[in-house]
Amino acid sequence: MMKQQKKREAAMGKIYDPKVIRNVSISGAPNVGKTTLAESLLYVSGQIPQMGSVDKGSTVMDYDEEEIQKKMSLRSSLAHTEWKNVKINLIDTPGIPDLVAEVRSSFRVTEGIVFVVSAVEGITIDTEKDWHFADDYKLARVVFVNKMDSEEADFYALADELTAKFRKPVLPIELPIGKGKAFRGTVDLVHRKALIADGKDVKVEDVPADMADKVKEYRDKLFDIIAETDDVLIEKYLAGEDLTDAEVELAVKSCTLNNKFIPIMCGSAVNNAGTQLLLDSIINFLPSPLYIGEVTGQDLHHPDHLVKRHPDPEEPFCGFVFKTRLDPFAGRISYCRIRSGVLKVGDEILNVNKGVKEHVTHLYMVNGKEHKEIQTLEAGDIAVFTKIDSLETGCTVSDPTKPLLLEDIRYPNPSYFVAIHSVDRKAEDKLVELFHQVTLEDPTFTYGFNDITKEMVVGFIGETQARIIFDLLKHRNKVVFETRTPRVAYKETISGKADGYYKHKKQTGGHGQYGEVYLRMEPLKRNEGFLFDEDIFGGAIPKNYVPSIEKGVAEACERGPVAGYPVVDLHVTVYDGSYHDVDSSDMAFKIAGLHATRDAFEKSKPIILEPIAKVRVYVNEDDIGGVMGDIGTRRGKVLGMDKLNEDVTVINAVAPYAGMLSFAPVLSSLTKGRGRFEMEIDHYDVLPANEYEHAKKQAEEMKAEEESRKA
Ligand SMILES: Nc1nc2c(ncn2[C@@H]2O[C@H](COP(=O)(O)OP(=O)(O)O)[C@@H](O)[C@H]2O)c(=O)[nH]1
Ligand SMILES: [Mg+2]
Repeated sequence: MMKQQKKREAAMGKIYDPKVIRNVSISGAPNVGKTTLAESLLYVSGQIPQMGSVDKGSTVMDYDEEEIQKKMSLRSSLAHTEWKNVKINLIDTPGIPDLVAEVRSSFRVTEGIVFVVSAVEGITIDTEKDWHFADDYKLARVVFVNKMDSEEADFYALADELTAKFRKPVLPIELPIGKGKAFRGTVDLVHRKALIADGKDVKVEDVPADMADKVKEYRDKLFDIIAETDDVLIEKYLAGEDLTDAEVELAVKSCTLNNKFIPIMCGSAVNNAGTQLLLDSIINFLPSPLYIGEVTGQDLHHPDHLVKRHPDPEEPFCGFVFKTRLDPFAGRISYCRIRSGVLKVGDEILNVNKGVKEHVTHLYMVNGKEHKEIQTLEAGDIAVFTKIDSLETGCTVSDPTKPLLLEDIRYPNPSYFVAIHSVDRKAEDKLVELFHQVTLEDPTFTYGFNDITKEMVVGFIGETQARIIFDLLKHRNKVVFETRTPRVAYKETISGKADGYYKHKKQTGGHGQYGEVYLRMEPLKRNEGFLFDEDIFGGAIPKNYVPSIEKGVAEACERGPVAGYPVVDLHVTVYDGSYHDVDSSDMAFKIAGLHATRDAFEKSKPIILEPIAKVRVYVNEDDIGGVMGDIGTRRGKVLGMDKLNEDVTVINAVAPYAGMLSFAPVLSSLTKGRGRFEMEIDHYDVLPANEYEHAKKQAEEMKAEEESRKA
């Protein structure tokens, strides 16, 4: 058996049983040292020969030109290593809260998290956000308190604060020895050993005598929690007997997996201090793919059946594409988590979402930008395909004979919108192409042309994401464009009934033109659209001209009488008219329909409608009052509130879209960065009279722009 395994390894690269795989996201606020910690984990475990640095732009994870320039992660990156015969896949996430897609996709494919907190900055708003995401995904985690080499570091205060903040025991399993310049290493509370940092290695020593009290105090705190998990342990513990290291290890593991408590570790990533023990903890305490076990998908052969797949190489192959990168050299790179079965180069796989079969011609394991070709990969692991252009983030891939569809990743809706104005047509086409590429890499970005406001509108989670993407487009792709606050897509309607009449009659040599139309116009209920009928008296107009009249009516509705916005929510009925045997034509009736409609508009008390957004604002208790007040000043109405969890309340409201366009920065300052919101246009409603001026002015601007474009 061993021999066979070895042979397999030699032929195809090493294959790992799911029980010896750990998929781990490194998460936390920006600038706490996540990327540096990933570098240290790779270096200490022997995956890379030298320790790179964020400040020098030489890390494995931050390899992008923009990342190197800005000295921060803008995307998630994948790398792998091996520690004590366990394969560890690491996904380093950007801490910037707007880049939520990167965090959600990483959490979707990893079982565990190393949650990095800086001993200098402590718990920040961004720390809280990622923590709550991790709670949503019910992921097991260990906290790593980084930057213990800083003078300001206060490990014990931070540990207490973590427990208080997250209302759950967050307890050290490791204590720092010294701090600031005097920080030398850590004490492993489980094994009661001091680990003194020594380059990439550690020297194991006895616990320093002056730390004996602290070690006792924190071991007691730890044992109070872990002993409870097991009857035998609690008996032993209460009787004052010593627990064995193996018992403690097992109990810490079981508590971590169940999120009963969260272990705190500490160190200094730049000095590789604390990294060895963190690697041990990743393999000892964080779950393997077997722990969560199955995934559920929709059986494509029987759509109302759900099928389960396990991280078992014997089951049919299925995988999930959680990330896409477009590389100028490698082309499209698709990151795939294998959920079940085995994938080999040469296999045919089905892109289930698109119904397209694809050949796997190359398969890679990656370390940041470096690709290492492999031949096969098994359930539980993560790999990369290149140049399979049908694959997008969120796609399921499977054995073509046993297709199933896994659930896509859910992202929040964009809430920050910007209008894009480009200098010329060519630039516009180029932009659309680039926007498409951006959505492939970041599915939270949206774009679309608004037919009413005649502008391209792009949507983001927040301003920071907008800045990052615009920078990228301007610097890397060298496209020139202007950004503005989007216009409001007003519409018009009528508020009274009216009749319309027009006779189109022209005699210019040869054939004449003739068509006469009487119509009735009445308002429909809000958001009912446009209805056209005919009720023509005794064949006054032949039926075959009716579609032309309708075209004329529809054309008239494109530009309303108040300010030129499209007219909706009206019912038009043609009821009389006359024709001429020779001179009547489709064109003549279309013109008559158009002018009869305009005639009716004038008499039907036309009004302007505005888009109303459905808004969900996520805030902390303390901020509810302030935010509700602000929504009121935007003419919004609060419909109700839901408590999402201990900390977060959702305010459900409707508000005019126009007012919400400037909400993002205000919400941020009202809530000190804690609040976020989502909105989508839900319906249209009557625009109050005092807002007409804005709507009319905007219409004039649009008209002027249209004319200058034509010129
Ligand atoms: N003093 C100190 N600085 C660190 C440590 N780890 C990272 N840094 C620095 O903190 C900054 C942010 O690091 P980075 O790894 O990019 O953080 P990330 O945004 O969380 O990925 C960089 O200037 C690092 O050199 C550490 O252990 N001690
Ligand atoms: Mg980073």
